[in-house]
Amino acid sequence: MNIIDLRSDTVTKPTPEMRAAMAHAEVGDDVYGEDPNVNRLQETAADMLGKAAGLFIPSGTMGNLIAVMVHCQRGDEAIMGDKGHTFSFEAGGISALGGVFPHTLPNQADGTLKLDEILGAVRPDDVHHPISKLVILENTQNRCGGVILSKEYTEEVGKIAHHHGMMLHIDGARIFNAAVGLKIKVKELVKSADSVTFCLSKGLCAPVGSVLCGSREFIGNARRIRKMLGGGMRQAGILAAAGLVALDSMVDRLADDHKRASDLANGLAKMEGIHFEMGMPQTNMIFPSLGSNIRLNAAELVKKLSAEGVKVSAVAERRLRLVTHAWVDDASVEQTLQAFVKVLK
Ligand code: TLP
Repeated sequence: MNIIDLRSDTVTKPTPEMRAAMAHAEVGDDVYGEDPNVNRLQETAADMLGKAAGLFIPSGTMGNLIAVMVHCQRGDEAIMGDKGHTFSFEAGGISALGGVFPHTLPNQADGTLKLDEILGAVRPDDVHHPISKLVILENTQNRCGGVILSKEYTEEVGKIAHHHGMMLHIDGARIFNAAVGLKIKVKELVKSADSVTFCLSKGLCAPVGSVLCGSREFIGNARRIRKMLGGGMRQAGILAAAGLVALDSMVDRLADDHKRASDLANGLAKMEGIHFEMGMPQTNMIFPSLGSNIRLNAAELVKKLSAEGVKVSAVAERRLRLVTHAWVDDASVEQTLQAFVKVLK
Protein backbone atom coordinates (compact mmCIF):
# COMPACT_ATOMS: atom_id res chain seq x y z
CA MET A 1 0.00 0.00 0.00
CA ASN A 2 1.19 3.51 -0.82
CA ILE A 3 1.57 5.24 2.57
CA ILE A 4 0.94 8.97 2.78
CA ASP A 5 2.50 10.36 5.93
CA LEU A 6 0.94 13.68 6.96
CA ARG A 7 1.83 13.45 10.66
CA SER A 8 4.57 16.06 10.30
CA ASP A 9 7.10 17.53 7.90
CA THR A 10 9.71 15.97 10.22
CA VAL A 11 9.08 12.66 8.40
CA THR A 12 10.68 13.94 5.19
CA LYS A 13 13.67 12.02 3.92
CA PRO A 14 16.80 13.36 2.19
CA THR A 15 16.50 13.88 -1.55
CA PRO A 16 18.79 11.98 -4.00
CA GLU A 17 20.84 15.19 -4.41
CA MET A 18 21.32 15.34 -0.63
CA ARG A 19 22.36 11.70 -0.47
CA ALA A 20 24.93 12.29 -3.21
CA ALA A 21 26.29 15.38 -1.42
CA MET A 22 26.49 13.42 1.85
CA ALA A 23 28.32 10.51 0.21
CA HIS A 24 31.01 12.82 -1.14
CA ALA A 25 31.18 15.34 1.70
CA GLU A 26 34.62 16.43 2.77
CA VAL A 27 34.71 16.36 6.59
CA GLY A 28 36.79 17.47 9.58
CA ASP A 29 36.40 17.67 13.35
CA ASP A 30 33.78 20.36 13.96
CA VAL A 31 34.60 20.68 17.67
CA TYR A 32 37.93 22.05 16.40
CA GLY A 33 35.91 24.14 13.91
CA GLU A 34 37.56 22.21 11.06
CA ASP A 35 34.66 20.75 9.14
CA PRO A 36 34.44 22.61 5.82
CA ASN A 37 30.81 21.73 5.14
CA VAL A 38 29.69 22.72 8.64
CA ASN A 39 31.55 26.02 8.29
CA ARG A 40 29.99 26.63 4.88
CA LEU A 41 26.51 25.78 6.18
CA GLN A 42 26.88 28.11 9.16
CA GLU A 43 28.07 30.98 6.95
CA THR A 44 25.35 30.40 4.37
CA ALA A 45 22.62 30.22 7.01
CA ALA A 46 23.85 33.33 8.83
CA ASP A 47 23.97 35.20 5.53
CA MET A 48 20.42 34.16 4.58
CA LEU A 49 19.15 35.25 7.99
CA GLY A 50 21.12 38.51 7.99
CA LYS A 51 23.02 37.59 11.16
CA ALA A 52 26.76 37.70 11.83
CA ALA A 53 27.22 34.00 12.65
CA GLY A 54 25.55 30.60 12.77
CA LEU A 55 25.94 27.34 14.67
CA PHE A 56 24.95 23.89 13.41
CA ILE A 57 23.05 22.02 16.10
CA PRO A 58 21.46 18.57 16.29
CA SER A 59 17.84 19.71 16.70
CA GLY A 60 15.44 22.62 16.98
CA THR A 61 14.82 21.74 20.61
CA MET A 62 18.52 22.06 21.42
CA GLY A 63 18.68 25.32 19.46
CA ASN A 64 15.94 26.92 21.52
CA LEU A 65 17.48 25.61 24.75
CA ILE A 66 20.93 26.95 23.87
CA ALA A 67 19.46 30.34 22.91
CA VAL A 68 17.59 30.61 26.21
CA MET A 69 20.66 29.54 28.18
CA VAL A 70 22.84 32.13 26.44
CA HIS A 71 20.37 34.99 26.86
CA CYS A 72 19.32 34.13 30.44
CA GLN A 73 21.05 33.23 33.69
CA ARG A 74 19.52 30.80 36.21
CA GLY A 75 16.50 32.44 37.86
CA ASP A 76 15.85 34.80 34.96
CA GLU A 77 12.53 34.83 33.18
CA ALA A 78 11.61 34.28 29.53
CA ILE A 79 8.25 35.51 28.17
CA MET A 80 6.66 33.11 25.67
CA GLY A 81 3.38 31.82 24.27
CA ASP A 82 1.42 29.14 26.08
CA LYS A 83 1.04 27.28 22.79
CA GLY A 84 4.71 27.65 21.95
CA HIS A 85 6.96 24.68 21.30
CA THR A 86 9.47 25.85 23.90
CA PHE A 87 6.82 25.89 26.61
CA SER A 88 4.87 22.79 25.62
CA PHE A 89 7.04 20.39 23.64
CA GLU A 90 10.61 20.66 24.84
CA ALA A 91 10.27 18.58 28.01
CA GLY A 92 10.64 21.64 30.24
CA GLY A 93 14.32 21.86 29.26
CA ILE A 94 14.72 25.58 29.81
CA SER A 95 13.73 25.11 33.47
CA ALA A 96 15.18 21.65 34.10
CA LEU A 97 18.53 22.37 32.47
CA GLY A 98 18.73 26.16 32.24
CA GLY A 99 17.03 27.13 35.50
CA VAL A 100 14.99 29.64 33.50
CA PHE A 101 11.48 30.55 34.54
CA PRO A 102 8.82 30.57 31.75
CA HIS A 103 6.34 33.44 31.89
CA THR A 104 3.58 32.35 29.54
CA LEU A 105 1.09 34.59 27.79
CA PRO A 106 -1.87 33.31 25.79
CA ASN A 107 -1.11 32.86 22.11
CA GLN A 108 -3.87 34.59 20.15
CA ALA A 109 -5.58 32.72 17.31
CA ASP A 110 -3.22 34.43 14.85
CA GLY A 111 -0.19 33.13 16.75
CA THR A 112 0.76 36.47 18.26
CA LEU A 113 1.19 37.49 21.89
CA LYS A 114 -0.69 40.71 22.64
CA LEU A 115 1.75 43.62 22.77
CA ASP A 116 0.17 45.10 25.92
CA GLU A 117 0.40 41.70 27.61
CA ILE A 118 4.10 41.47 26.75
CA LEU A 119 4.55 44.93 28.25
CA GLY A 120 2.54 43.92 31.30
CA ALA A 121 4.68 40.81 31.77
CA VAL A 122 7.93 42.75 32.10
CA ARG A 123 8.92 42.67 35.77
CA PRO A 124 9.79 45.79 37.69
CA ASP A 125 13.24 45.86 39.29
CA ASP A 126 12.36 44.34 42.65
CA VAL A 127 14.11 41.59 44.62
CA HIS A 128 10.85 39.66 44.80
CA HIS A 129 10.79 39.04 41.05
CA PRO A 130 12.85 37.13 38.55
CA ILE A 131 14.56 39.35 35.97
CA SER A 132 12.78 39.53 32.59
CA LYS A 133 15.49 38.80 30.04
CA LEU A 134 13.94 37.33 26.92
CA VAL A 135 10.87 37.23 24.70
CA ILE A 136 10.37 34.17 22.48
CA LEU A 137 8.20 34.22 19.36
CA GLU A 138 7.47 31.18 17.16
CA ASN A 139 7.15 31.70 13.40
CA THR A 140 5.35 29.90 11.89
CA GLN A 141 3.32 29.25 15.05
CA ASN A 142 2.72 25.51 14.98
CA ARG A 143 -0.21 24.91 17.34
CA CYS A 144 -2.10 28.02 16.23
CA GLY A 145 -2.32 26.44 12.78
CA GLY A 146 1.09 26.96 11.19
CA VAL A 147 0.21 30.65 11.09
CA ILE A 148 2.60 33.40 10.02
CA LEU A 149 3.70 36.29 12.22
CA SER A 150 4.29 39.41 10.13
CA LYS A 151 7.49 41.39 9.86
CA GLU A 152 5.71 44.45 11.33
CA TYR A 153 4.49 42.50 14.38
CA THR A 154 7.94 40.99 14.92
CA GLU A 155 9.46 44.46 14.80
CA GLU A 156 6.95 45.77 17.38
CA VAL A 157 7.88 42.93 19.74
CA GLY A 158 11.58 43.58 19.10
CA LYS A 159 11.09 47.25 20.05
CA ILE A 160 9.34 46.37 23.31
CA ALA A 161 11.97 43.77 24.22
CA HIS A 162 14.91 46.03 23.48
CA HIS A 163 13.33 49.05 25.16
CA HIS A 164 13.15 47.00 28.37
CA GLY A 165 16.65 45.57 28.11
CA MET A 166 15.44 42.16 26.91
CA MET A 167 16.43 40.05 23.93
CA LEU A 168 14.15 38.60 21.24
CA HIS A 169 14.59 34.97 20.19
CA ILE A 170 12.61 33.50 17.32
CA ASP A 171 11.88 29.79 17.22
CA GLY A 172 11.87 29.77 13.45
CA ALA A 173 11.71 26.02 13.01
CA ARG A 174 9.62 26.85 9.91
CA ILE A 175 10.76 30.45 9.32
CA PHE A 176 11.30 29.68 5.62
CA ASN A 177 7.65 28.64 5.34
CA ALA A 178 6.74 31.99 6.87
CA ALA A 179 9.02 33.96 4.52
CA VAL A 180 7.80 32.06 1.45
CA GLY A 181 4.18 32.61 2.58
CA LEU A 182 4.83 36.35 2.97
CA LYS A 183 6.92 36.47 -0.22
CA ILE A 184 9.72 38.31 1.57
CA LYS A 185 13.34 37.48 2.29
CA VAL A 186 13.79 35.63 5.55
CA LYS A 187 16.41 38.17 6.68
CA GLU A 188 13.76 40.91 6.48
CA LEU A 189 11.41 38.89 8.64
CA VAL A 190 13.93 38.25 11.43
CA LYS A 191 15.74 41.59 11.35
CA SER A 192 14.71 42.61 14.86
CA ALA A 193 15.54 39.25 16.46
CA ASP A 194 18.74 38.79 18.45
CA SER A 195 18.75 35.07 17.74
CA VAL A 196 16.86 32.67 15.49
CA THR A 197 16.74 28.88 15.25
CA PHE A 198 15.53 27.23 12.07
CA CYS A 199 15.24 23.57 11.16
CA LEU A 200 16.79 21.87 8.16
CA SER A 201 15.03 18.61 8.88
CA LYS A 202 11.40 19.64 8.45
CA GLY A 203 10.02 21.02 5.16
CA LEU A 204 13.57 21.48 3.88
CA CYS A 205 14.02 17.66 3.92
CA ALA A 206 17.57 17.37 5.31
CA PRO A 207 17.93 14.31 7.55
CA VAL A 208 19.17 16.00 10.75
CA GLY A 209 19.92 19.41 12.14
CA SER A 210 19.03 23.00 12.79
CA VAL A 211 21.00 26.22 12.69
CA LEU A 212 21.06 28.85 15.41
CA CYS A 213 22.01 32.34 14.20
CA GLY A 214 22.91 35.56 15.99
CA SER A 215 25.78 37.93 16.74
CA ARG A 216 29.37 36.62 16.85
CA GLU A 217 29.45 36.98 20.61
CA PHE A 218 26.14 35.16 21.00
CA ILE A 219 27.31 32.28 18.79
CA GLY A 220 30.63 32.08 20.67
CA ASN A 221 28.68 31.58 23.90
CA ALA A 222 26.23 29.22 22.17
CA ARG A 223 29.14 27.04 21.04
CA ARG A 224 30.18 26.55 24.66
CA ILE A 225 26.64 25.69 25.80
CA ARG A 226 26.22 23.29 22.86
CA LYS A 227 29.34 21.48 24.08
CA MET A 228 28.00 21.47 27.65
CA LEU A 229 24.78 19.84 26.46
CA GLY A 230 26.69 17.18 24.54
CA GLY A 231 25.80 18.64 21.16
CA GLY A 232 29.36 19.19 19.90
CA MET A 233 29.56 16.96 16.85
CA ARG A 234 32.67 15.70 15.10
CA GLN A 235 32.53 14.88 11.35
CA ALA A 236 29.13 16.53 11.07
CA GLY A 237 29.89 17.70 7.54
CA ILE A 238 28.06 14.62 6.25
CA LEU A 239 24.89 16.16 7.70
CA ALA A 240 25.80 19.75 6.88
CA ALA A 241 26.29 18.78 3.21
CA ALA A 242 22.61 17.81 3.09
CA GLY A 243 21.74 21.05 4.87
CA LEU A 244 23.52 23.07 2.18
CA VAL A 245 21.50 21.32 -0.53
CA ALA A 246 18.37 22.05 1.52
CA LEU A 247 19.11 25.78 1.66
CA ASP A 248 20.03 25.88 -2.00
CA SER A 249 17.19 23.92 -3.51
CA MET A 250 14.36 23.30 -1.05
CA VAL A 251 13.29 26.77 0.08
CA ASP A 252 11.32 28.11 -2.90
CA ARG A 253 9.48 24.83 -3.38
CA LEU A 254 7.81 25.24 0.06
CA ALA A 255 5.16 27.20 -1.85
CA ASP A 256 4.06 23.86 -3.38
CA ASP A 257 3.49 22.45 0.12
CA HIS A 258 1.39 25.48 1.01
CA LYS A 259 -0.70 25.09 -2.16
CA ARG A 260 -1.30 21.39 -1.41
CA ALA A 261 -2.25 22.19 2.20
CA SER A 262 -4.77 24.63 0.82
CA ASP A 263 -6.11 22.06 -1.70
CA LEU A 264 -6.41 19.49 1.06
CA ALA A 265 -8.23 21.90 3.37
CA ASN A 266 -10.60 23.00 0.59
CA GLY A 267 -11.40 19.36 -0.17
CA LEU A 268 -11.97 18.51 3.49
CA ALA A 269 -14.08 21.62 4.08
CA LYS A 270 -16.61 20.26 1.57
CA MET A 271 -17.14 17.13 3.71
CA GLU A 272 -20.04 17.17 6.11
CA GLY A 273 -19.00 17.61 9.73
CA ILE A 274 -15.48 18.84 9.02
CA HIS A 275 -14.82 22.47 9.74
CA PHE A 276 -11.88 24.78 10.22
CA GLU A 277 -12.50 26.77 13.37
CA MET A 278 -8.75 27.56 13.49
CA GLY A 279 -8.97 28.98 9.97
CA MET A 280 -7.77 27.75 6.60
CA PRO A 281 -4.06 26.98 6.26
CA GLN A 282 -1.58 29.80 5.77
CA THR A 283 1.39 27.47 5.25
CA ASN A 284 1.79 23.67 5.32
CA MET A 285 -0.37 22.76 8.35
CA ILE A 286 -4.05 21.87 8.42
CA PHE A 287 -6.06 21.51 11.62
CA PRO A 288 -9.53 20.17 10.76
CA SER A 289 -12.07 19.89 13.58
CA LEU A 290 -14.70 17.18 13.78
CA GLY A 291 -18.31 18.27 14.21
CA SER A 292 -20.72 16.44 16.51
CA ASN A 293 -22.33 14.61 13.58
CA ILE A 294 -19.07 12.71 13.04
CA ARG A 295 -19.37 9.67 15.24
CA LEU A 296 -15.62 8.97 15.51
CA ASN A 297 -13.30 11.01 17.69
CA ALA A 298 -9.91 12.15 16.42
CA ALA A 299 -7.96 9.15 17.78
CA GLU A 300 -10.42 6.71 16.18
CA LEU A 301 -10.26 8.55 12.89
CA VAL A 302 -6.45 8.39 12.98
CA LYS A 303 -6.65 4.58 13.25
CA LYS A 304 -9.18 4.24 10.43
CA LEU A 305 -7.21 6.54 8.13
CA SER A 306 -4.02 4.66 8.92
CA ALA A 307 -5.69 1.43 7.76
CA GLU A 308 -6.28 3.26 4.45
CA GLY A 309 -2.59 4.20 4.23
CA VAL A 310 -3.00 7.81 5.39
CA LYS A 311 -1.17 8.83 8.56
CA VAL A 312 -2.35 11.96 10.39
CA SER A 313 -2.12 13.14 14.01
CA ALA A 314 -4.83 13.69 16.62
CA VAL A 315 -4.07 16.91 18.51
CA ALA A 316 -7.26 17.10 20.59
CA GLU A 317 -10.35 14.98 21.24
CA ARG A 318 -11.97 16.29 18.04
CA ARG A 319 -9.15 17.85 16.08
CA LEU A 320 -6.53 16.49 13.66
CA ARG A 321 -3.27 17.87 12.31
CA LEU A 322 -2.12 17.20 8.75
CA VAL A 323 1.19 18.57 7.48
CA THR A 324 2.17 18.70 3.82
CA HIS A 325 5.76 18.38 2.64
CA ALA A 326 7.90 17.42 -0.35
CA TRP A 327 6.80 13.77 -0.18
CA VAL A 328 3.14 14.69 -0.58
CA ASP A 329 2.22 15.28 -4.22
CA ASP A 330 -1.10 16.11 -5.90
CA ALA A 331 -1.98 12.41 -6.15
CA SER A 332 -1.39 12.05 -2.38
CA VAL A 333 -3.80 14.93 -1.75
CA GLU A 334 -6.42 13.20 -3.88
CA GLN A 335 -5.82 9.85 -2.18
CA THR A 336 -6.08 11.46 1.27
CA LEU A 337 -9.41 13.07 0.40
CA GLN A 338 -10.71 9.72 -0.86
CA ALA A 339 -9.59 8.02 2.38
CA PHE A 340 -11.51 10.62 4.41
CA VAL A 341 -14.64 10.09 2.31
CA LYS A 342 -14.38 6.34 2.91
CA VAL A 343 -13.82 6.43 6.69
CA LEU A 344 -16.44 9.13 7.29
CA LYS A 345 -19.20 7.13 5.55
N1 TLP B 1 7.83 20.09 16.14
C1 TLP B 1 7.36 18.74 15.94
C2 TLP B 1 6.86 18.16 17.27
O1 TLP B 1 7.84 18.28 18.24
C3 TLP B 1 5.61 18.77 17.77
C4 TLP B 1 6.27 18.73 14.89
O2 TLP B 1 5.96 17.63 14.42
O3 TLP B 1 5.77 19.80 14.53
N2 TLP B 1 10.00 24.42 17.19
C5 TLP B 1 8.86 24.14 16.55
C6 TLP B 1 7.92 25.25 16.21
C7 TLP B 1 8.58 22.82 16.18
O4 TLP B 1 7.44 22.57 15.56
C8 TLP B 1 9.49 21.80 16.49
C9 TLP B 1 9.21 20.37 16.16
C10 TLP B 1 10.68 22.16 17.16
C11 TLP B 1 10.90 23.50 17.51
C12 TLP B 1 11.70 21.14 17.59
O5 TLP B 1 12.44 20.64 16.55
P1 TLP B 1 13.24 19.25 16.72
O6 TLP B 1 12.25 18.17 16.50
O7 TLP B 1 14.30 19.35 15.67
O8 TLP B 1 13.82 19.24 18.09
